[in-house]
Amino acid sequence: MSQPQAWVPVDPRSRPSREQVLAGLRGTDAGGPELVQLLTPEGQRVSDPRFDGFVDDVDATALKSLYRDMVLVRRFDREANALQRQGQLGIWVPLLGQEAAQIGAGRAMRLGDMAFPSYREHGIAWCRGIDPTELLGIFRGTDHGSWDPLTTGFNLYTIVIGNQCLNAAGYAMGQRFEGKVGDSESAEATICFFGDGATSQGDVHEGFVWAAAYDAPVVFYCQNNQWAISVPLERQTRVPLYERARGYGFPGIRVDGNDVLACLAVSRWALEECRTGNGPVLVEAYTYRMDAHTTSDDPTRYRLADELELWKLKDPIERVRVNLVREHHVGGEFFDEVTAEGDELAARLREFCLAMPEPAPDRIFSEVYAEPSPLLEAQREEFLAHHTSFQTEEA
Ligand SMILES: Cc1ncc(C[n+]2csc(CCOP(=O)(O)OP(=O)(O)O)c2C)c(N)n1
Ligand SMILES: [Mg+2]
Repeated sequence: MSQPQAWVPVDPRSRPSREQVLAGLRGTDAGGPELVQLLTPEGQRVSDPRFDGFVDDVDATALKSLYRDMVLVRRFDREANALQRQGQLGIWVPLLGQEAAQIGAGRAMRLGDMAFPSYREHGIAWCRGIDPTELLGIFRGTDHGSWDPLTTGFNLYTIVIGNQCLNAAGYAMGQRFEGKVGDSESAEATICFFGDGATSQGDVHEGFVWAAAYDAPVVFYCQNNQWAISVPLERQTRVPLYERARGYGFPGIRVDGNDVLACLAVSRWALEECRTGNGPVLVEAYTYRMDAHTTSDDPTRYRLADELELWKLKDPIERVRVNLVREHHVGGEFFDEVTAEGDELAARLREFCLAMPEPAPDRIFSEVYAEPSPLLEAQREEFLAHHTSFQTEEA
């Protein structure tokens, strides 16, 4: 048996100094020396021998495609945010700043893999072929999600923090029981998305325990965006989140969540570990929530602008643009085309949103169960009678 390793204290640079605490500043560092990175914030391709091999197929064309994904996802995120501000959506949950963490993981998935999202995974939805218009009904309050989780490999959004970790662990246990793990081309894995705040939830702990005990093929993909609404990371943990995996008996790794190439490489590695029977794996994508928690939140009340300015320098899209220009000599025409495509997407989204039909009042009762339920039917009748009682003679 291997000797237990001595406990290594947290890198003091990741803790705020006394002066910072007094000034109300947080000690946000670059993620520590353990951060896996393949593209620096300045757009330079750097080598990591552990992960280079997982992205050796990413040539200029593939990198352009990842860039396009991120730009389009950001464009529709900004449009949806604007639609909420104009009263067309009840609420919006911005993904601004987390494009690389999501596109990297989403593009690492294979067709047969299954994703369990929280509520901010618009970039994963995009990679699974869900049209952005399909997300609008949820935030307009007219739908709970209209896509088929089985055919898309993308479950419905989960608002209850951490709950999807239980579903993901269970689903992955099923994949193992059904023999879908191995070295065949058709082997499958599950990937579960949650935030830094979610790691304090019991459901996440229970999901980790079950997945570990059954060697379930699940990648726990934590997007550490430094905040859980107004609660900073240091109120969730005293060790880097990826290190927690060791306590459950599976590997954990921290990746630069603003580096799409590193997120792609690490996610490919982690999913492959799971498909070949070495799961589960915890990935901590170290990133930053550039906008408010939701459109109902005002982050200026709890965080200082300088933190945001620091992270702007690590923008996930800009570093790919710089790399494409400097190392692949991509010209302005390509970038103009992507921008134009983004504008078209935004216009389509807006048009769809403004023309969205009001659902019938009993929509809330449909598709709750696969089979008819007498209790639900009775509730539906009662609700409709109640609803009709508000209608006037003239109406
Ligand atoms: C069980 C539960 N408790 C509380 C909430 C309220 N809530 C919504 S989002 C959120 C913070 C989650 O933060 P994090 O896990 O870091 O994800 P992020 O929103 O940053 O992506 C909380 C507490 C909830 N939805 N579910
Ligand atoms: Mg968070």
